[in-house]
Amino acid sequence: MTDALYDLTGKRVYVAGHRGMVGSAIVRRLQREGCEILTADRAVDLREQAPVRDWFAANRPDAVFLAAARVGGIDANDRYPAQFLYDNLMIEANVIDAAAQFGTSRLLFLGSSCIYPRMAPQPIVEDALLTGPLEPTNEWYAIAKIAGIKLCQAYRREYDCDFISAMPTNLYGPGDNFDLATSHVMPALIRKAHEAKLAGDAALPVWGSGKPLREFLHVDDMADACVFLMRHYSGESHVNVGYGEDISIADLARTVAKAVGFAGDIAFDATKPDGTPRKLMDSSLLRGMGWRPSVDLETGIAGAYAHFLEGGARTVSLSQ
Ligand code: GFB
Repeated sequence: MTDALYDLTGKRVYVAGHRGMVGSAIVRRLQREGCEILTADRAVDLREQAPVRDWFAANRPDAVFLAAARVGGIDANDRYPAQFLYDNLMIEANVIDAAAQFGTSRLLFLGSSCIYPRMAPQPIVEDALLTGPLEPTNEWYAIAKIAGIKLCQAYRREYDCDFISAMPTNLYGPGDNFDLATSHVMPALIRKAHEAKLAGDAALPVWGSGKPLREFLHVDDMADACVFLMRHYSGESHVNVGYGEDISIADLARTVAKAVGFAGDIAFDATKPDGTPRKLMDSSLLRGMGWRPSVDLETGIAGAYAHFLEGGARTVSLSQ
């Protein structure tokens, strides 16, 4: 697809959440678009309405990528339900409403594949939203992200705002959170395999049964898909952004162990939850527009491990 419906050249483009893994990848990707990239400093707490409105009134972005969110892995989602629900509801409500009030023409909201029912038919199509009960470990986050999709749809219907939503599968890559208490599985396994190798441990500890299936997309591919959608897509439906294949957590652990050079066994910890059994997304809507991912899993894991070794590991604590 060549003709863009929205050209970013020369536009003032705000990336909300530019310090996070996804936001920082979007900033890197936007450097090729010839736009002016805007970010807000920490003083603008996106959970507070007044500073968000003041920032939009002063900066008036043409386009917004809403990548700011309270995020974390299965354990953090379960442990901090109030932060995952309240912070995400406030961030998205404040940013979406301010964008509508201060003349933003295009906004892309980022959700998550956990918006879908726990037992959704696989691969999961966009229309599976709100057709069944959610996975209990992350229903707080999922409810907030569903509200974000609905805000974009409601502002489109009532105020004619061209706001869209993208639903990424599980993401990984540079800028990930390596705090073992709050991280997702990929950075956790990279760090644990590395530390097990250095300590000469007999086994790599892996949460749960190892049987759940997950689909992983490199964050640079996600950022590319976000820019693609901003340029080419307008519509009420959210759009799935996946890699197209999934892998069991046990096989992921073996792949990470190999990339890191850890030769020991894998020890499954049954006291930790498995979460959703499978959440492979159907990304044919996006594929039909002409977008494809470019980073395969082994290359992506090697890059993520190299980044970890270079000291690029961020840690995000959620304790109150
Ligand atoms: O990545 P993860 O935390 O999130 O866990 P979800 C994926 C799977 O990996 C689960 C297992 O079955 C975990 O039990 N796992 C194995 C581990 N070892 C580890 C480990 O050391 N750390 C972690 N974190 N997991 C999240 C949602 O679900 O996915 C969020 O909670 C969000 O809301 C995110 O949607 C993308 O894939 O289960």
